[in-house]
Amino acid sequence: MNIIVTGGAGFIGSNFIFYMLKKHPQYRIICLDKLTYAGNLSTLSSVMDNPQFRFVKLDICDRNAVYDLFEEENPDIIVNFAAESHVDRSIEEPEIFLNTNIIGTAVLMDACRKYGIQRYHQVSTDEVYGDLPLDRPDLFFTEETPIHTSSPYSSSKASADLLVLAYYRTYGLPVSISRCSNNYGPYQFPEKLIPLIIANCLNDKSLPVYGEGLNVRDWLYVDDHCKAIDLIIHKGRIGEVYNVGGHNEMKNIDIVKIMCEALGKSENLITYVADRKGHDMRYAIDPTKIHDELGWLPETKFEDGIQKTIQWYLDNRQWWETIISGEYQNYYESMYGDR
Ligand code: NAD
Ligand code: TDX
Repeated sequence: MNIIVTGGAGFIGSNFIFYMLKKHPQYRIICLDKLTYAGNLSTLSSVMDNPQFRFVKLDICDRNAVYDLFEEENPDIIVNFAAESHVDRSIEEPEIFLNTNIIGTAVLMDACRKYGIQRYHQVSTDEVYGDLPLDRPDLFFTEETPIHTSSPYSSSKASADLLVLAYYRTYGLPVSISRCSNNYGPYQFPEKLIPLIIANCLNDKSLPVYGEGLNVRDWLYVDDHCKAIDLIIHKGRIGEVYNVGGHNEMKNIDIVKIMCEALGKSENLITYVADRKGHDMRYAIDPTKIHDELGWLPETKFEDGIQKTIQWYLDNRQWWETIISGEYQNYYESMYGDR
């Protein structure tokens, strides 16, 4: 089996590559990644010498280069993680989100049509459903919940999902989509809440909490997401959407306090800052379909997953310190400087 994994130098894509090389050592994995600010080749250093692995630096919007790679590698399955993934950046500069997340998805699927594949899998997000009110804990996102996006990021992901389903209906392309809740774990870029808080705690910097910190996210350890995608590409039904989430809803402020305690830092570091524009209140996935059809259940409890994650950031300081000492400084200053 030849699998092209796009965006594999990023957070979830790299964890997926490690998961797949271990679980299916006979598979060949080709990672295609543009290496944007969020892609990091050093993340893949442990697999670079694996004969079953190949890295190719490539933009999914570059049609000719994508076609050439398909011709050369003749892939059976495509798993598309490549995306601009940070909501705050999408609010500042939407255009790149439209290019990569929408046009890039179309280019990949055109390549699939041209060269023929067994499965195109789109890695999507629970953010396509918009948000739920805080005072209705009985409500959850199911696969039937209407698309109702808030940010340029989530709108671009929802547009891609619509295109994927259109390619299924119009061209019969064998597609599937997973819509997952917030992931956490090793190799997450430190612009996202959990690694940002860990890094700031370790550097005794203030911990920026948007608004009142009451927004709720449904956190899933990254390996559980990888396992879900592995199940879907092998056993999931073509043309279907699968929600992925572990019923682990937490308020942002509680996450930040847990991190302070785990790292032995004072909660006095917490600073309430201006809210994100259009900030979604609550995400909560109903994972009944993937459980009933594919037997998926999350395996990592939050207490264990967050401990493993914190330990990873403690053991791999060089990985994130290199990131936050470079161009990221300018980003941090523009995003948080006078917030
Ligand atoms: P990330 O930002 O860490 O990684 C994205 C990767 O895509 C990077 O390696 C980057 O270099 C690459 N990339 C960006 N533009 C590209 C292009 N034009 N061509 C080729 N490569 C390109 O993102 P992540 O958090 O790992 O998210 C991966 C996917 O999962 C995204 O599609 C995201 O929407 C989705 N998702 C993420 C979460 C989450 O909590 N992080 C939850 C649900 C879904
Ligand atoms: O400094 C911060 N302070 C803060 O309060 C940051 C970076 C975030 N937040 C809040 C905003 C959100 O309510 O924490 C919550 C989580 O924020 P992010 O880590 O930016 O994630 P989110 O916006 O929820 O989106 C994530 O999950 C869904 C991923 O980045 C998306 O790619 C994925 O689709």
